[in-house]
Amino acid sequence: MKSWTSRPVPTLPGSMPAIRLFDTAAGRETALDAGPSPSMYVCGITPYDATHMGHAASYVAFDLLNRVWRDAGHRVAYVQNVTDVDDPLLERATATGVDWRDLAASQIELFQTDMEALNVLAPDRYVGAVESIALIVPAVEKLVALGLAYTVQGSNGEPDGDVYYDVEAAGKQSVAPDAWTLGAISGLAESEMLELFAERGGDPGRAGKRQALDPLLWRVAREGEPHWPGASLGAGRPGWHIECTVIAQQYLPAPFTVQGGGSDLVFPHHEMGAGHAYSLAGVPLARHYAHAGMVGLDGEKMSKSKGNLVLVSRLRAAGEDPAAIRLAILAHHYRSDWSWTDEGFAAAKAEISLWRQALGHAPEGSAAPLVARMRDALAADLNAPAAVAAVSQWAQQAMSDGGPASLTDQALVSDAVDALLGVVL
Ligand code: 5CA
Ligand code: ZN
Repeated sequence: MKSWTSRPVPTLPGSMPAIRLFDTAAGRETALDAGPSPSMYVCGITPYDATHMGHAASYVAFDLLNRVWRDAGHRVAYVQNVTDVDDPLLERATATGVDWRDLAASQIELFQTDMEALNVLAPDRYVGAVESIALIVPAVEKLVALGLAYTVQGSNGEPDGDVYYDVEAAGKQSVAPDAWTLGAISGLAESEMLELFAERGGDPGRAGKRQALDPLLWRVAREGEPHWPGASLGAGRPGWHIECTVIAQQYLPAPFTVQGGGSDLVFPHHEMGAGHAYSLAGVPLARHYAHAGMVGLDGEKMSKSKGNLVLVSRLRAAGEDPAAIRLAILAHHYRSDWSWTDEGFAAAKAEISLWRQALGHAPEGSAAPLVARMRDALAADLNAPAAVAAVSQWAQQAMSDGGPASLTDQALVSDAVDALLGVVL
């Protein structure tokens, strides 16, 4: 599938310190052992509604990682999926009387326009679930052949043949230190897993499963649902976790450096994806797992199903500056949970206008120390609020000096704010 277009990233003099990132699986901040070519897979949208501030914040978070790696001189391999067939998309299409393909296509288009406006760098590959089905089928067949997946008999009107991953068998397949067992990524207790599994698309009560937490790999065709040839599996469509696993394994090294997404993906999505990958390849899917906090509105998680959405496209249509939207996001550390507020957005707009004015008074010799402070902040677990505070202090100083701008410093500050924070002044 076509990706969006990235704005060019200015290159900066000087160098980025070693980058540290909070790793969910390790439960602590770790040095990123990325080698010369870091690689990243960020879970993409399910395109049944427009991009809200929560989605935007998660893509901006991993855009910061992309930018600090690039600033450190790396060529980053970046893949993102789009879950262009799944239950929520089909349900919304049915409820609104729109063809599911048209719904997906229109929301993907809108998402990409939002990402461009927010100056989020495009992935090298933007890959749909539907276009990956021919790769997913043999992966599921392999899991069956390995004895790590099984079919369930139909009951209560369900057909025979849905394929599930056997988490218990998979957890016993190897005793290697990096082998996956349930909980390796999330570190959750089974009771917590059960609760989240039901909340986030799992079917703990499905009759015939060996274990409540076994996730779906292949759903055989149902009347009125789209389906594709599944070879020995029979016609059907893929489960959610195997989709991301197969796409990541196809287009990135094994293991790749970082898998990213919002914190609602830790379990079951990234947990099960890590299991599938280990079962298929005998090596971990990713070296590190990183998660962005949840963005809410009025104290509730913003979600398409709750309908409490602040949409990037709606703000843009109202004439708001996308750079100010991005700055309002960057005011929060990517790992914290926070709520979008009008006051926060107003503060970001005031801030960006101060920065723009201050460029006209950039003091001579002020830019290089600012760039160093921004880099230090971002290298320490992508601390954007600290980087933003450094720019604000610089801007206040420039305004209070009030002298004519040093053109070199003006250009460097503008380039650094663009290259490192993705904010175009
Ligand atoms: N297609 C799957 C991932 S493979 C999916 O979760 N799609 S999504 O459209 O529901 O979410 C896309 C990304 O936005 C995910 O990383 C998700 O964790 C993140 N996200 C969703 N809601 C919020 C929110 N309220 N705050 C922060 N991030 C969110
Ligand atoms: Zn995913």
